[in-house]
Amino acid sequence: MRNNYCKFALNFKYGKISLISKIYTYQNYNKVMNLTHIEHLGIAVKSLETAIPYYESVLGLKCYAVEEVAEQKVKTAFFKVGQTKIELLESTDPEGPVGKFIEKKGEGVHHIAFAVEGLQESLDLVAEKGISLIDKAPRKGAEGLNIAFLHPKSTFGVLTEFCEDPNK
Ligand code: CMX
Repeated sequence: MRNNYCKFALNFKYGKISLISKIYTYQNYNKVMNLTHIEHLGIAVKSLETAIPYYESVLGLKCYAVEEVAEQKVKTAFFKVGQTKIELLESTDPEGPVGKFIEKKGEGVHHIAFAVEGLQESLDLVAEKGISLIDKAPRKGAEGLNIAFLHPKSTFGVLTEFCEDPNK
C-alpha cells in the first residue's frame, strides 16, 4: 500500500514536471520575432562600376554610399527604395562569400536582410527552432549595423540576414 502510494506520488511529480516542460517548449515555439521591415536586398554583381549606372540611369535611384567591408571581402553600394535598401555587392576576393557565389551561380539576388528588434534574442529563438546559424552572435556589417546570417540550407535556399541598428 505504502509502495503504491510512493509510485503514485512519483508519477504525479514527474508527470507534472514533464507537462510543465512541454508547456514551456510549446510557449517558446510559439514565440515570434519582431521583424520590422525588409532592411535591404543584397545583390551580387561582378563590378560596382558597371552595375551602378543601371540603378541610377535606368531605375532612377541614387547611390548614396560606397563602402568596403573588409571582413566580408566585399565592396558595397547602397540605394534607397522607400524604407528598403538595395545593397550591391562586389567581391574583393574570389574565395570570399560573394566571389564563390558568383563563380557558382552568376550575378543575382544574394540575400534578404530583415530589420529585427532584439538581434541576439532573435538568433537564440530561431536556433531553438532548429535553424542553422552562420553567426551565433551579432557582428559588425556595413553602415554600422549589427548583423548575423542564417544558413541558406535551413531557410529554403535563401541566405537570410538579420540586422539591428545599435543606435535605435
Ligand atoms: N544563397 C543561397 N545559397 C547559397 C548562397 C546564397 N547566397 N551562398 C552559398 N549558397 C549555397 C551554395 O550554392 C552551396 O550549395 P550546394 O551545396 O547545394 O552546392 C552551399 O551554399 C555551400 O556553398 P559554398 O560555395 O561551398 O560556400 P560556403 O559553404 O563556404 O559558404 C555561406 C556559404 C552561405 C555559409 C557563406 O557564403 C556565408 O557565410 N555567407 C554569409 C556572409 C555573406 O554572405 N557575406 C557577404 C555579404 C555581406 C554584407 O551584406 O555586408
